[in-house]
Amino acid sequence: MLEVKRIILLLSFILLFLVGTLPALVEFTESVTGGTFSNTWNRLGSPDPSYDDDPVPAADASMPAPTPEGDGWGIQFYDANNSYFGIAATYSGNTDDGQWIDLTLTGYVYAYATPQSGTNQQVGFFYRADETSSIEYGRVLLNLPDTAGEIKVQTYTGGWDMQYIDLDNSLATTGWHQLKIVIGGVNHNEVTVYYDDMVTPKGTITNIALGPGQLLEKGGPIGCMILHYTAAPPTPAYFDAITVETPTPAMSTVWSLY
Ligand SMILES: [Ca+2]
Ligand SMILES: [Ca+2]
Ligand SMILES: [Ca+2]
Repeated sequence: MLEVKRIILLLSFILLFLVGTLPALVEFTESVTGGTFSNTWNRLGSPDPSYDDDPVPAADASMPAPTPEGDGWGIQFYDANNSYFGIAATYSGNTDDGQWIDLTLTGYVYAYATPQSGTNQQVGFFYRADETSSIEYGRVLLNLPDTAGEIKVQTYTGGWDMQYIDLDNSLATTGWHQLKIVIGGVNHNEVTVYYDDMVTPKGTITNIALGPGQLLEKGGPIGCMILHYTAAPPTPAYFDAITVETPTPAMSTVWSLY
């Protein structure tokens, strides 16, 4: 009997080890490798005429700096026709409710360190949205010239929930940066932002609009997003190496010694 207990204990440890090391499921990738999109990119809404721009492949030579991914291609996406606001969305082909409700979204963005009345635009990703609406989304944008809030964590559902992450002693630099946005928590409304692979000082932020009974409770597509405040046509923005990973299916990590 003692031997059986030992075997069960050993198996439990092995199971615990395996569960702890299972990789997250990669649900989505977009690298524009070879100059071709791997996914269909759509506009949010029905579509909303305000969102009238589409992403296009961009070769290293046409971008201000080569993509850090090293494959020679990125995404150019911005408000090219200067209609004030730019947005793009993408769908994985499976738009079931709850899809990607908890996720890790990673991607590069090319950010400008100029005031937002100049060539700057706020660049980043939205990590949850109602694809049938142009006004329901949660997003993270870089606004590096704002020394008191370089990263914006926002939800919009007809009204804003805006939270700002201040990066101490950071210098605004024009160039590629990596954003990693992790959504999780018991109510799936907790947002943790990593900037160039660093945990940002505010830690985990709760966005009420993502929680139970709220308009952004359900999952949805992810996408690139920009925002600019100048009347002049903005400088192109760039994105690359976008991935979405989701947690592995829930498995019990509780075990007992019988
Ligand atoms: Ca690429
Ligand atoms: Ca536009
Ligand atoms: Ca700061």
